[in-house]
Amino acid sequence: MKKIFLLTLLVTLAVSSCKPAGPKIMVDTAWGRQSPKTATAGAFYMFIRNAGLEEDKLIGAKSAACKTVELHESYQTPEGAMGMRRVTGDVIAIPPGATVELKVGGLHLMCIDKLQDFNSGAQIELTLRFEKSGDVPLTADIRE
Ligand SMILES: [Cu+2]
Repeated sequence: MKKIFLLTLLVTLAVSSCKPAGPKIMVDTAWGRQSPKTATAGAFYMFIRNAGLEEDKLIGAKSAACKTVELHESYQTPEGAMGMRRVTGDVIAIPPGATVELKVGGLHLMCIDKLQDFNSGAQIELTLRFEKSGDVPLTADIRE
């Protein structure tokens, strides 16, 4: 009887000391380039790190400073010109242990129809939406 109790206790301790499964999302160094409201679109860049044990997916973003925010990627046409487009499925996968960089010439968040000037030194509030982690708020610094 005493042995069974001890075993139960050990199992309970083992389960509760396990690392929680699932993704763990952290966003770092979010920024955008300074531009006036009349330049209707602007991009945001950042590092998205997943320190968890499971993949998560960025599935959207929003900001009070933009009418809509789209997930974009840059690409090169066969003629050598640069273009950009929405990412396939409007999803950016963030694998466990990985850091995905949203950068100039690569993946980025596109602010469509700016609702304010992006002045150097300003901070723009953004909310990223992840499939598993839910909403992650962050602040992007506007630079020259
Ligand atoms: Cu874009």
